[in-house]
Amino acid sequence: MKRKNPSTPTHRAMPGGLLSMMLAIGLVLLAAGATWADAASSSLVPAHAPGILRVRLAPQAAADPAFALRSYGAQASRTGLPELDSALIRAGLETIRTAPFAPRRQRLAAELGLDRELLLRFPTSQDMVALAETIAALPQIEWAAPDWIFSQATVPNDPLYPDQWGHDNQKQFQAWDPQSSSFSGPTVGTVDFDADVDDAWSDTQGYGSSSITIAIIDSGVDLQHPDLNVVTGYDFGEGDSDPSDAQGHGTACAGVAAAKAGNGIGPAGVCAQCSIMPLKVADASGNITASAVGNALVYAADHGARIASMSFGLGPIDPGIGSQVSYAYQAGVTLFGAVGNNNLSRVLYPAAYAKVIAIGAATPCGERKRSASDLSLLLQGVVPDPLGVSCDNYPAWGSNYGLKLDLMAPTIIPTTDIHGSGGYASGDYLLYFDGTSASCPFAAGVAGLVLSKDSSLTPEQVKQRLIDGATDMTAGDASVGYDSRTGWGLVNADAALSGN
Ligand SMILES: [Ca+2]
Ligand SMILES: [Ca+2]
Ligand SMILES: [Ca+2]
Repeated sequence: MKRKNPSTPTHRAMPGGLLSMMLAIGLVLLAAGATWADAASSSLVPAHAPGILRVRLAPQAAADPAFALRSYGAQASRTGLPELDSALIRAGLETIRTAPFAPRRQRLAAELGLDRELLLRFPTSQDMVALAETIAALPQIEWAAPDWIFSQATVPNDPLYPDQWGHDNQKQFQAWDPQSSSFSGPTVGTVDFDADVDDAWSDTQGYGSSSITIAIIDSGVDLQHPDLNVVTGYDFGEGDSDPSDAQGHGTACAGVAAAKAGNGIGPAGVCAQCSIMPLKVADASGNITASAVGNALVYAADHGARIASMSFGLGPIDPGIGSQVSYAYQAGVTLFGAVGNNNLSRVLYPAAYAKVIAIGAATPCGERKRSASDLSLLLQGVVPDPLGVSCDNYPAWGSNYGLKLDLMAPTIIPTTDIHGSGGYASGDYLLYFDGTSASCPFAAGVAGLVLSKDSSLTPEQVKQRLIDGATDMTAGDASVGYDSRTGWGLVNADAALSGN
């Protein structure tokens, strides 16, 4: 598969003296291991066939001459065992079936008890989990369970999915090539250093729930983008009800978190069925003010957003929106902020607030995204890195760090652009969205999956899930365990969902 590259690198600083940038990457394969929904580890009851109960008779019950269901492919309304039948009828039994074919290895089937298994049908309104417990307690029954439904490993048909190294790293990412000024260099990466989003989709929440809303506090969002599920928002930058995106940054953030999956277009966001609440905080000049962000946080909390993603920053000055952050946090909004792109030992605000989860950027090689060692970067507000540029080879920025850093997420990833000529690209998508701006909504999407599976979790519990599930990063300037360069490590959606 041939990768498309923009003819020139696309990386723009967020207005208002903040950082953010974009670019992105490319290519290849999808490999999704078959993953069964794990009933034991789920806090929810896995899906099961309505009204259907599987039972295995106790050996003595099956040996009773009164037992009338010894043939395969049979259907009946009674077992012939009077006490069992009356218990089943009280529970609402409608019909009984046996397996359709007689096993050819008859003795083996008998040893394993297959010849004692029955499929019972009850009214679909019945609670099969509770009924299984009741029926299993009967002396004639050895075992009873709902007819559980397996989930399929999910490989979406979205054409940019193979480029999404952060979902499933197959070493498909092509490094920056300075000669052609494009991401067309050699492929780099550590296979399976990724957030396991493909595996996570096989859990009970699938692509996520549309009732979990992620507020994108940014330049606005393309409200008509066919790859986004957008709910009502507001424009706090200009004080009106139209949070349309004139710039592209917010639309790109929205796609990372929640571009629709399986719809045959673009990429697949992390929480691909979550809803996006567009909260525009850029004014007509593109400036993002603290007052606008503070107002957006209160609105998010009051209008049902469970997550807010903030890919902008200021530092070292505290912008004075700690009270609004607390308001949203205490209302149950899990908050994410980007640490900044200066390759500097400083986590910017709002990520620097304790109640905001601070997200840095990870390369496909398991390192912190580092800048080049070129001193000319200082003129652009980026600190040259003594270790030199990370494996992506893109020189112009590095992920900030420090003890306020919490977690890392992928960067240089495909996402949505303002459709048509607007935004960063002439089309509807951007292959190389970068900066910690890209990482922040990625982590927000992981939180979206976690809350889709268990919406009762508090922001603190969501954060703990992400930390507990994170993959420790030790490459580059990182070290074993928590470290100030890569925090608790790379977010992992699959591990965060299993709660361990
Ligand atoms: Ca899509
Ligand atoms: Ca466009
Ligand atoms: Ca580490």
